[in-house]
Amino acid sequence: MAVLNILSYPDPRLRTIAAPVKQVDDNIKTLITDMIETMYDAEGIGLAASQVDEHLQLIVMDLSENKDTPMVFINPKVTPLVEEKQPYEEGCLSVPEVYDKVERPNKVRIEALDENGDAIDQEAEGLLAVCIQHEMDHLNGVIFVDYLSNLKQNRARDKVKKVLKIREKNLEKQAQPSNV
Ligand code: K1U
Ligand code: ZN
Repeated sequence: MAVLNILSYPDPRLRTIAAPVKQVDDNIKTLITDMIETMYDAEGIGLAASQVDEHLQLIVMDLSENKDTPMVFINPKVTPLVEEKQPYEEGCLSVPEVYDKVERPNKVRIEALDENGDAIDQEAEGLLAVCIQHEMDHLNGVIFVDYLSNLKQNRARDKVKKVLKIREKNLEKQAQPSNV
């Protein structure tokens, strides 16, 4: 198992369109395991393969309180079941510490394959509906800040730069030998 590197906005690789998974083989199963570990390590509720620079139609998610119920969606197709859109405060592991409201349909149908290659066909509402649409956007090279104003997108860029700098400094500190 491995924790993978998550690409950060505005990395152009996040704009790559993901290709369908041809076969749910051992390589895909390893990627699924690593993506789930990466999602838990980053304390996220979802992760698209695009975010770890693997441009395949693969999403992992865990909306459970105890973080013990991972879901896997391979080659997902998401269809809105309502016309009306509702706002929901979103975050993104590729845009750390930036949160804002995005409007999306609150009820969708999800068709996909699971980690065993078995068909999934379910209706989703609430956070599951929001999260699967956010992750589908990643597979299509779309990031949630694309829905925000230019001003907010520029602020998001600056914020991510700052957060990454602080994270780097903290890593350097951790690597230094202790003075004690
Ligand atoms: O795709 C990602 O980067 C994962 C993202 C999923 C997501 C969260 C909230 C709304 C839509 C999609 C995250 O996990 S962000 C971190 C997080 O756990 C979170 C952030 C805001 C609200 C709820 C959860
Ligand atoms: Zn995201």
